Amino acid sequence: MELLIGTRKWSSWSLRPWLALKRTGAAFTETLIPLRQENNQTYEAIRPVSRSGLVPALKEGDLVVWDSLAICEHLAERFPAAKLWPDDAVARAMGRSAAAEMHSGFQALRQECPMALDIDPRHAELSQAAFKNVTRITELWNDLLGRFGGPFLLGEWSIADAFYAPVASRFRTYGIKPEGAAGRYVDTILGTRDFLEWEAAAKSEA
Ligand SMILES: N[C@@H](CCC(=O)N[C@@H](CS)C(=O)NCC(=O)O)C(=O)O
Repeated sequence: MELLIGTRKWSSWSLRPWLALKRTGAAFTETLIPLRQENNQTYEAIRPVSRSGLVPALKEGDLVVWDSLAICEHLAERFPAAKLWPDDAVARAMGRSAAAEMHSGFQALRQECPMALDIDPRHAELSQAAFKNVTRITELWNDLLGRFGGPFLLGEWSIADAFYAPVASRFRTYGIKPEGAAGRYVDTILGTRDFLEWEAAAKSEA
C-alpha cells in the first residue's frame, strides 16, 4: 500500500489516515507531495495518482481511495482486527458523527488556525465563528470523554481521534485551552507514539 501525503507540518488531512494506517500495523510506503508549490505543481504531481488533485490518497494495487474519511473507512473494513472503530454500534455511530462533523465543518477554526507543526505557540485572536467552533469541539470532546470514560474519545483509540488530532495540535499552537477533560485530551492525543513520530518527521522537513 502507498499513502500519498502532503507536507507534514501543514497537511492535517494527510495526518488523519496516516494515523489510522499506522494503527493497522500494515506495511506501507509514503509518497510526499510538497504543498504550496508554484505554478500548479502540487496539483500536477497528485493528478497522475488521484484525479481529485488533493492529498491524501491511498493506493492499493489498482484501487485508489481519495479523501481522508473514505481512506479511514476503507482501512477499518480492510483491517477489522485493528478495531479502528469500536464493536459497539452506538459508540461507532457517535464516533462517525464526530469524525464527519470535523470532516465537513469547523471552517472558521481551520482557516484562522491552520495546522503548523513547525511554529512556536502563539496567541490567536479568534473571530466569533472560530470561537463557536472551539466551544462546540470542547463540548463534543467533554461529552464523549465523559460517556466513554477516556482516555480517547470512544475509550479506546479510534478514527474519531485521528480526525481530532490536528485540532488538538491547532489548540496547542494557538494557545486554546479547552476546559475539563477536553484539556487533558489535547495532551493525550499529542503524546501518542504515532503523533510524535509524524511531528518529528514534520519538523525535519525542508
Ligand atoms: N476533503 C479532502 C480534503 C483534502 C485537501 O484539502 N487536501 C489538501 C492538503 S491538506 C490539498 O491536497 N491541497 C492541495 C494544494 O495545496 O495544492 C480530504 O478529506 O481528503
